[in-house]
Amino acid sequence: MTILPLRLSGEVAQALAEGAAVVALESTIITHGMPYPQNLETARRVEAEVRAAGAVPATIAVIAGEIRVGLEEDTLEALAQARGVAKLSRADLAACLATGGTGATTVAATMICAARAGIAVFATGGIGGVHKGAEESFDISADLQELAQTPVTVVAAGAKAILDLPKTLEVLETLGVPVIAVGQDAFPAFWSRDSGLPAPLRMDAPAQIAAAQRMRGALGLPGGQLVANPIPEPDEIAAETLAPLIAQAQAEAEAQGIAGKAVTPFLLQRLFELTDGRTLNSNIALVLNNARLGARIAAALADQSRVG
Ligand code: PSU
Ligand code: MN
Repeated sequence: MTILPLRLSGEVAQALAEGAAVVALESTIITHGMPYPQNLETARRVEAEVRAAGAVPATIAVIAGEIRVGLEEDTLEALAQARGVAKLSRADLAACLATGGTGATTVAATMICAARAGIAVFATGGIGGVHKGAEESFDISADLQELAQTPVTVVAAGAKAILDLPKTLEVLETLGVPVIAVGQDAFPAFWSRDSGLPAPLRMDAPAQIAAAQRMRGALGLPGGQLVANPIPEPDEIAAETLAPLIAQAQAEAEAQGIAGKAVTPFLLQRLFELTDGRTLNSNIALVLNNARLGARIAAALADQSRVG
């Protein structure tokens, strides 16, 4: 039998053994989602935010053929500065492990690794989804299927406005993924609070969100849930401001033949340039906000699991 090369940091292993609250964090946002040094600074701040809210952070990546759950400071630093790191989704994970490779985990791959480690809550910025023009390109993120299959609650600020949000919500519904808005009825659009679309579900209490994940398990349903947490008001960018810039970035991506895994990082980088860094500041603020909520959900889940 092949044994999964999975290594938990001492802190994460201890927290899980004690049934304490743990929040998984992804690494693609570090290597492909933000420029250095803001990526490193944000990764550290997100971990601090999780700790301040009473949970243990578990940043996940593949290092030299081994899944690491909970990264040491020097590993985090090396990842943040490395160039050309592989972006690992469900399809790439096994090959990377088998060949001793190193790579950053997307939402889909982070969910898989978190579930194997026994972590049920994961906080990030935004999930991947159905891209604009998907009827031609067929570009639909593997993140959506993962939410249908792997029992991890993912806290995100909705899906990025670079995506086709109505189609993204339709696919999530088809796949049977609960999409739960927090504190409002609307589905948030990453950099802005309101996508103009209603979220299918709303829950304002972390304990309810935790209970809903447990109930899915009790029903024998395999997947997780998407918790859509709107960006804090002072940090949002109006959808009208972004719309023409997104269209421009999109057109450039098409003209340059950007495809596959490269699409999301390209669009994020172009928007960062076109807004003089404003999208990056918003991105950082919403990730921190999601880390806080993730910690509260993980704490509620730990409490409920203790009771039975
Ligand atoms: N959210 C961000 N920045 C990112 C991503 C999400 O704020 O870089 C990453 C996540 O890792 C997500 C991935 O899983 O983009 C989606 O990529 P794709 O569209 O190629 O599936
Ligand atoms: Mn894609």
